This record gives sequence, C-alpha cells and structure tokens, in this order.
Amino acid sequence: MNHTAPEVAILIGSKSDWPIMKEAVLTLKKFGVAAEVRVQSAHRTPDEAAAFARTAADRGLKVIIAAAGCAAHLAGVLSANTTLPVIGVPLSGGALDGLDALLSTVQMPGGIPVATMAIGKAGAVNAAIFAVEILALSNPALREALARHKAALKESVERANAELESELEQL
Ligand code: RP5
Repeated sequence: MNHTAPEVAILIGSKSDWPIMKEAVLTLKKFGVAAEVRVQSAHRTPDEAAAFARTAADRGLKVIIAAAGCAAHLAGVLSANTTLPVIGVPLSGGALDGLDALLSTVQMPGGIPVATMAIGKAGAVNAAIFAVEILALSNPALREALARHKAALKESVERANAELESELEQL
C-alpha cells in the first residue's frame, strides 16, 4: 500500500462534476499517480477554496486540477492563491453547454495563469496527462511511462489504418 501523500489534487465545483472528473483519476491511476479529490466551490465555499490553495504547496501538492461548469471561477481563484501550476477543466451542463465554463476558465487576466484543457471528458483525461508531464520533469520513471503512452497511441493509429485497409479491400 502506498502511504505517500498525493502530489496532485483534483478539485471539483460540485459533486455533479464527479462522473466526468473520475476520468482524470482513472488516467492518473494508469501512471501510478495518486490524487486527492475534493468538492470545493469558488462560489459556495470561497474561503475554503482559497485556503486550500494557500496551503496546498506546504502540504506537498505539486499540481492542482480544477474542474467546474457554468461561470467556472474555481481554477482562477485557486491560481490566484497559490504558486503551484493550476490546470483547469471546463465542464458542460449549463445553458451554454460548456462554452460558458471554457471562457470563464481560459480568459484569465495576465499574471494569473490557468492551463485550460478541452471541455468535458477529453479535458479531464488531458488534465491528468498534463499533471503527469509536470511531475515527470523531476521523475524519470514517469517520463518513461509517458513515452510508453505516446507509443501506444501511435500503435492504435497503426492498427486503425490496418483495419481501414482491409475494409477498403472488401468494398
Ligand atoms: C458549477 O456549477 C459546478 O462546477 C457544476 O459544474 C455546476 C452546477 O453545479 P450543481 O448545481 O450541479 O451543484 O459550480
């Protein structure tokens, strides 16, 4: 059993964000990276969200992933309160289907960066991989795991092309 404190935190604006953000946890798991997961809202628990960010580095966290929908201010508020890299995942579900969250997350004023991923599941997966890439800067084993991940992607495209070729032959 691994008792090391997680280096990645995943904060979600609501429990309703969990089904999508579970993908980030599952992706991190593939790389053997543990994550702390908490509901924390820029609007419903503003003081707690800021306090989480202010104490995150001292607690050993290295990357924060923040996912929220609608007027998604969570990632920006966290970034305002920490020197750690913050990765934002905009989620759909509001009246504007994620465009609201995308713009709220990506359009940060100069000086307070949020590395914004795609809306929804792709963003959740990419946030996890991006977090692993950050950790891999000082972790050769993770760098190798990322290289294997890229090789697997290449193989899947090669397999797709082989399948396509045989389907074309049968037309
Ligand atoms: C955001 O509002 C949350 O991140 C969630 O995506 C959205 C709706 O929240 P609930 O009303 O489902 O709690 O703050």
